[in-house]
Amino acid sequence: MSTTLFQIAPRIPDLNIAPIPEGERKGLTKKEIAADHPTWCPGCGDFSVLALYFKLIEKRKIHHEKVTTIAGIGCSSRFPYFVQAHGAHFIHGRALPFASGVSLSRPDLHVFAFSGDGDAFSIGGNHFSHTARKNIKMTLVVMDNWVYGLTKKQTSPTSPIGFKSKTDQWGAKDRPINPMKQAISAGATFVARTTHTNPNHVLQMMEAAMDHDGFSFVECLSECIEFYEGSFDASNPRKGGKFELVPETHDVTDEFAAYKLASEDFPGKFGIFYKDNRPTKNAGEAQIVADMRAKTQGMKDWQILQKSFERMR
Ligand SMILES: Cc1ncc(C[n+]2csc(CCOP(=O)(O)OP(=O)(O)O)c2C)c(N)n1
Ligand code: SF4
Ligand SMILES: [Mg+2]
Repeated sequence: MSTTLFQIAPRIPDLNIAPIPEGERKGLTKKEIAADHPTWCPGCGDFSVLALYFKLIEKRKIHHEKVTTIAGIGCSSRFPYFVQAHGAHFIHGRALPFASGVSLSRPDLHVFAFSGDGDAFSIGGNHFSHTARKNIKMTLVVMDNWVYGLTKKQTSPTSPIGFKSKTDQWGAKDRPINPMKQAISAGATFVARTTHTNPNHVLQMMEAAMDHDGFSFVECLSECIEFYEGSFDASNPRKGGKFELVPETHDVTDEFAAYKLASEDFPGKFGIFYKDNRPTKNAGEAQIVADMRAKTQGMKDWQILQKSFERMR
């Protein structure tokens, strides 16, 4: 007589655990959201961005299965390893295409992407432009340190002219890109700027970005203590610099005013530069699906397939 798997499997004790209704689930604690201990250098600005992301998840009572954290490659892009939730540490510069797929197929999730300045604007520059113009719902936080940190000090697209690095031993010669102008002109519908030295402001910007229905972009200055120490002192009041908010009179729906704000010399202003309510690609695609479902109602899957093949003849 043969023994079936069913016979030899140990009986699982009946734990009698009733599922907790959604509304009654308590929010996560920082301990429950934190995964591996970050491997960043002590003093790296990225620590505060991570701590504020935890705070955001805690504050808004977002559960593990409702948030996803996606990144490319770089010191900053190690981010998903440190978050106890779904996420991916993907290919250098390719966080946004991955995040786009998640966003379009799972409208119930909060999709966050974290990038470095090289990841977002160098190798991933084309994806940045297209995700912005398509207005795919997600939040991208670029942890801008004006340098390639992981690969130990090469010039990045945001490094200022004159910055000496392994790729520019006599000082960078190329005009740096301006992330805010880049985002506004590409078509991002939420564009904000913050800095890791002002935790309340980082949290405020990430929360406003998360609540925006569309592609929301936050540039967060995040100092690389190892390869570009002191880069952002001029924006830090504790180092003799100044942190100035976007004036209350600024009209966030005025694209030209936002562009003008983005033209100010460093340290410039911090806050929401631009916000627009253009329809998302998510809404457009959902409409196509709904229309097709209505048209094919009552048909079997094979009949829909057959119709599609007939159309292709
Ligand atoms: C296709 C590919 N090209 C190059 C690299 C090498 N590389 C890894 S991270 C990186 C740049 C990291 O800079 P940034 O995105 O600014 O992140 P940071 O480390 O400063 O946070 C480069 C060039 C790679 N991993 N994959
Ligand atoms: S090399 Fe720079 S960016 Fe990377 S962990 Fe160290 S301080 Fe942070
Ligand atoms: Mg960088």
